[in-house]
Amino acid sequence: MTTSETRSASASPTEGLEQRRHLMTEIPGPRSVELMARKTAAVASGVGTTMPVFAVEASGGIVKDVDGNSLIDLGSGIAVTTVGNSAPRVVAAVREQVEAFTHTCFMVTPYEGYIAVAEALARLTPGDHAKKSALFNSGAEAVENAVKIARAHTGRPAVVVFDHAYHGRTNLTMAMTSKSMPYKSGFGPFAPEVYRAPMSYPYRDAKNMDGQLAARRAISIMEKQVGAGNLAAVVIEPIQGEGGFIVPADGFLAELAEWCTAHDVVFVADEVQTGFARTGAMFACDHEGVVPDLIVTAKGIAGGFPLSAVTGRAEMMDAPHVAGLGGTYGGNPVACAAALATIETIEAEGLVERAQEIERLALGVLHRLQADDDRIGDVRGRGAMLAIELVVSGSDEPDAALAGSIAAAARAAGVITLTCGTFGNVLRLLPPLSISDELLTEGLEEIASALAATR
Ligand code: PLZ
Repeated sequence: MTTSETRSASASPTEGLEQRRHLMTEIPGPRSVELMARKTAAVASGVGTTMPVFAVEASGGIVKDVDGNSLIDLGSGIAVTTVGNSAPRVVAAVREQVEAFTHTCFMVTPYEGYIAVAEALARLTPGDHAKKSALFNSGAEAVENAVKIARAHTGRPAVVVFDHAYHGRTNLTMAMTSKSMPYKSGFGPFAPEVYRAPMSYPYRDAKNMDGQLAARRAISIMEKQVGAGNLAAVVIEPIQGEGGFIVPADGFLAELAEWCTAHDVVFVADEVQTGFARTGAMFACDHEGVVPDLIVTAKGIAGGFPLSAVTGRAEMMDAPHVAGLGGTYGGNPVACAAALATIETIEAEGLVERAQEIERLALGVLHRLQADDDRIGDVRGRGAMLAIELVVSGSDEPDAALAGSIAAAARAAGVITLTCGTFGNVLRLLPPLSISDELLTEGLEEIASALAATR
C-alpha cells in the first residue's frame, strides 16, 4: 500500500473527527460572530484574525468551529501542525508528561526529554559533523539566539539578511524582517548592524540571473557595504515563507554558504517554516545539499506546542559563556515530549514522502490552473509548501486584491487558506501532512472556483 492509499483508507490518524467538509451555517456562524465581538472588546486589535471562526476541534485535514462547521485546513496554523492536529502519538506523550511534571526549568533541574530532543536534532539536521542544540519557545527567540551564538563565535557584530525575509516580531527579528506593514511600521527604532542583500527570486529576477549570479550580487553587497571582517552571520530562509514562498534559483544557497565558509562567517538557515518534512525533505537545505553552520527550527517541530531550537556546529554552539543562553521556559518538558512524538510520527508515517505526494497532487492542479489563467504569474514551492503568485493579466504587476478575494471566497466555502508575500499577492498552501487526498483535492477545487468567479 502506498502512503496515499493508507491515507485514503484511514482518512486521518485520529479517528473521531469526520474527515469531511461540512457547513452548518454561513461563515462565520452566529457563535463565532458572538466570540468575535468578545475578542474585539477584550483582545488588543493589533492581534489580527485571518479567518473569523473559532475552533473547537481539529485533526487530519479538518478544523471544526463553534457553529459545527467542518473546514478544510490548508494552513496548519501557519505550518505548525505538520503531523496533524492532536496527532495520536503527540497526545499520548503530552498526556504522560503532563501527569509526571509540567516544569522544573531546564536551567534549574534538568530532565532527559530536552537532551533527547537535542540528540534527535543532531541526527536529523543536515551534515554529519559534531552538533549541539539549545532550545527556546518561539521562532523569533531562536533566531535571536542564533545571532547571539554567531556573534559570540566570531567576535563580529553584523548580520546580513535578505529582501522579502521574515524572521519574527521581536526587536532584533523585526530589524531582520523585510516588510514594514504590518510587521515593523511604527515599532522602531530597530536593532543596529542588520544589513539587507538581494534575494534570488527567479520569477521576478532578470532571466539570465541564475543562482550563481544572484549569489554574486548578494555577496558583492556583503563585501562592499558590510565587509566580511565585520560580519558575524548570514541568515536566510532556504525557501522564504511570509515573503512569498520564494524558492531561490539552484546553486544560490550553496554559493552563499561557500562564501561564508571561506570568510569565517556563520551561515544560518532559518528553517522555522520549512523544517520537519514540510518541503518533502526533512529540511529544505537537504534539497540542495547545503549544510548550514547553524539551523533554526520551530513550528513543525512539536505538533503545535511552543518549542524552537538552534542546532549547529558544536564549537560554534559552545562559543557563548556558561549561562549565556537560556530562558525560563526554553525546552519545556511537555513541548519536548511533543517534539519527540512529532519526530517519531514523521518517521513512522513516512511524512517526508507524504509531503512529496502532496506536491505532485497539488502542483498538477495548480499548473493546470495556470495554463488557463495568465493571472497566475508563477506556481512554486516544494512538498506541502506551495503557492501561486497572482498578477494583473498580461503583466507581472502584483495583484494583492485578487489573492485576497480568492482567499476570502475559499474561506466562505469552508477552506482555510492563507496569503503571503511582500506584495501580498501570493496564495499559499500549507496543508497538514495528515490531510487525505480527497480533502486536499476538494480544497484545491474550491480555490479553482474562487479564481474562476473573479473573472
Ligand atoms: N522565521 C521563517 O516563518 C514565523 C509568522 C506569523 P515565531 N512565521 C509566521 C505572524 O504573522 O506572526 C517565522 C518564520 C520564519 C521566524 C518566524 C518567527 O517564528 O514562532 O512566530 O516567533
